[in-house]
Amino acid sequence: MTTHTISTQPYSDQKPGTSGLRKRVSVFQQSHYLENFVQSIFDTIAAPKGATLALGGDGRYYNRQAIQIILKMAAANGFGRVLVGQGGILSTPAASCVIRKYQTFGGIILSASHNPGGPDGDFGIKYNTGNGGPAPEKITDAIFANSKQISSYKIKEAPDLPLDVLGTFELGGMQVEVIDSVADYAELMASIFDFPAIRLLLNSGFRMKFDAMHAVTGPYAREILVNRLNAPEDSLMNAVPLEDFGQGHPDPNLTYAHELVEILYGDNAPDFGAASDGDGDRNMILGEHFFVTPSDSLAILAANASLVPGYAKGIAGIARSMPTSAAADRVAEELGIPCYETPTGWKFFGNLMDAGKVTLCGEESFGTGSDHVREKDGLWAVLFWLNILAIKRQSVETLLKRHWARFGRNVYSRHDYEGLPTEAANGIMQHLRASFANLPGKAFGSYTVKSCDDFSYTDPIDGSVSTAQGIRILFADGSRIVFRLSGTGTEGATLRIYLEAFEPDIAKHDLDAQVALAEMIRIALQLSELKERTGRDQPTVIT
Ligand code: VG1
Ligand code: CO
Repeated sequence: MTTHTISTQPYSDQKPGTSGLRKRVSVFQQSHYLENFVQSIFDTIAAPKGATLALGGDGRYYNRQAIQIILKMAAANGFGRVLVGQGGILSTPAASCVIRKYQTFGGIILSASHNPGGPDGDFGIKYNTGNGGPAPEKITDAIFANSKQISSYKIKEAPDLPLDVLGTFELGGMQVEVIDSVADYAELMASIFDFPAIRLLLNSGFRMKFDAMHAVTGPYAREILVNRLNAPEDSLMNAVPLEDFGQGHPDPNLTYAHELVEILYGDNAPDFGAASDGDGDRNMILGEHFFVTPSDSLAILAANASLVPGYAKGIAGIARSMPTSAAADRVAEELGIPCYETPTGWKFFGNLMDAGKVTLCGEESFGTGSDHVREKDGLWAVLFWLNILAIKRQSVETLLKRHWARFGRNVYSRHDYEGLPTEAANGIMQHLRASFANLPGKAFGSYTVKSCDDFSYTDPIDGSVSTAQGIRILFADGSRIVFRLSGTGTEGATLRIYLEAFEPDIAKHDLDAQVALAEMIRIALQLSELKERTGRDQPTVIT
């Protein structure tokens, strides 16, 4: 088969964000756009001839076409073997599992995660290294640099491969193995959790609902929850992946997973509810008429890890992203283990896990995971919760209330302002930075500013420094407001405002977070001049 070297012009906008390159499908469909970025990845990683690559995606619109292109380019660039998920499907955690289990050189994951899909939606692509984790900034920066200079890419001329059948095919001297998308991942889950105990729970009157949001986790949830754990079929909803996610927004939060939320807050609600996102790495946990914040979820997993066979020997440490609440820090302190604070994005956890410094990681954005892979993992979190509930036999609400009674409650909320004009959003951040000098010591109602900064992080393993990772306003009583611009959106700018206050008083633990944080919310609007600068004072999404 002939290898073609196709000349191309660089695009200037192929800068990977928090998690890979995300753009509208129509942007990716521009001539040579995908090819340029893929060639830039290959040029950056310089894999040895004959290396193995893992490849799969969340099944969104354009997944299949992109996979065929990438296979032909991999062959032309000297790869010896590609492991591709059946039908082009691999959830993000399953891809991480495959990379690690088969020790591939790396992997390409096609996903825009929680962003909507379909012809008018988003598409995305990211590269994961041989440890199974998202490429660190050093690599993504180099990919971006290459994408700005690219003048040609290599591709084999070959017919498309039938990816729906398991088996091995040849493509211009390269082997393409179409593997079961679910099997390796399901096996890994069975090796971590107490499946017999969960099976017993699910067959003793306990009722659950898992919402796959028409996205990639449907087949994974069916195999694990229904086939292996005997959950009744109606424990699953929206479990058939669709290219446009049923026109929905596959983001498991109280706004976008409202179908599930209505069930869990309705009459005769199940005991447990959970949802996952487009590519299967996020999770939302609900109890009967009860919502667990992701920050609290991480703390609960850490405090109860000894109930799970895979973590019975203890956990080495915990890491959380900076905007995530300090609930997990309190657990770490009691367990006598370190707790690391990293910038937003899973790529910052990789080094800590590789070095054996942390076992559990979490982000406030509905992400929890552990060193079983190097990505956050939605179904893993659901199984972790089921394992805890199977042993404790308490309701989700009781478990949380008792946890708060013991550790205190970090009252928490995030307010997102989506689709802001980019200039106005940048203006808010500049304005906040400019006020750093005047704020310390200033009182706002019952709060006094102690200090403020722009979070910067030095990786304790490789010394790399990441600056401007979010503005923190810290108050004297330990509460804080954080402002950050999203690095995953594809339209305008998204400003995230993270609010956190510590409440040791058990008598106040039942208070709604929006009520408890009302004064801080007002202060955040005042400090940022948000309304004056954007005309908005109501968030698009509250979590
Ligand atoms: C968001 C979240 C971040 C998460 C990232 C990728 O990033 O805040 O915590 O790691 O999405 O998650 P940002 O820059 O928009 O705040 V996923 O599920 O999109 O791979
Ligand atoms: Co995701």
